[in-house]
Amino acid sequence: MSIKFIKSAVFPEDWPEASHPEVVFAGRSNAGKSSLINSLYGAQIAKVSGKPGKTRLLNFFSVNEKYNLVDTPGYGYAAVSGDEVRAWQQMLETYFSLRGTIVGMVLVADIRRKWSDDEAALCEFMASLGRPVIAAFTKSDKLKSNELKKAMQLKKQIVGPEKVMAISSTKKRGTIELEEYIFKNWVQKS
Ligand SMILES: Nc1nc2c(ncn2[C@@H]2O[C@H](COP(=O)(O)OP(=O)(O)O)[C@@H](O)[C@H]2O)c(=O)[nH]1
Ligand SMILES: [Mg+2]
Repeated sequence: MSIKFIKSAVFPEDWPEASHPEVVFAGRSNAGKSSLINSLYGAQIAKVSGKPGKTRLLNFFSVNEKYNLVDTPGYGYAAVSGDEVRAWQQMLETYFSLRGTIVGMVLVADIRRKWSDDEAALCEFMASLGRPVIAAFTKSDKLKSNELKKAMQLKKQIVGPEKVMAISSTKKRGTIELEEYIFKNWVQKS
């Protein structure tokens, strides 16, 4: 897997050229987004995206020069002010609505948490734009197998049976399947 950092940006005029299909990673902070991206694509990405100053930007990467990966800032920081939340929402809504090259979103969520109103709203917004979402439920290794089964049944009911995957970034469970899903369903079909 060859990953290259393209650039960080906020405003449309600064986004990279819309020349490749784009896969967006989103999720609240601490969901496990960086760990998942790391285990899928290697450490270079989290290194860039985790730098102070880059954590509130859209970070664009090229994967094998076949598609772009866009790491979006996590939401749900308790310390963030109302103004910052609005700026963040504005940036993402602009990007999601104007960027024609987006082929899908991986919405990262901790499997042990309730599906939040924020996550439901984000899914609805993407659906209204006709862009597919897959929910990647991380930290599945934290549950016993019967708990995991129950949790995934519930997530399927809430999010949709075809739209959920159980993942463990630390144990590398479900990660290869997720990358294959992205490539086959979104990148190759674009
Ligand atoms: N056990 C376990 N811990 C995880 C997993 N993914 C992330 N974590 C832990 O959860 C915390 C938050 O992860 P991070 O990737 O930084 O979340 P982010 O804020 O969404 O980027 C860290 O302490 C990680 O080590 C996982 O699959 N299994
Ligand atoms: Mg992170």
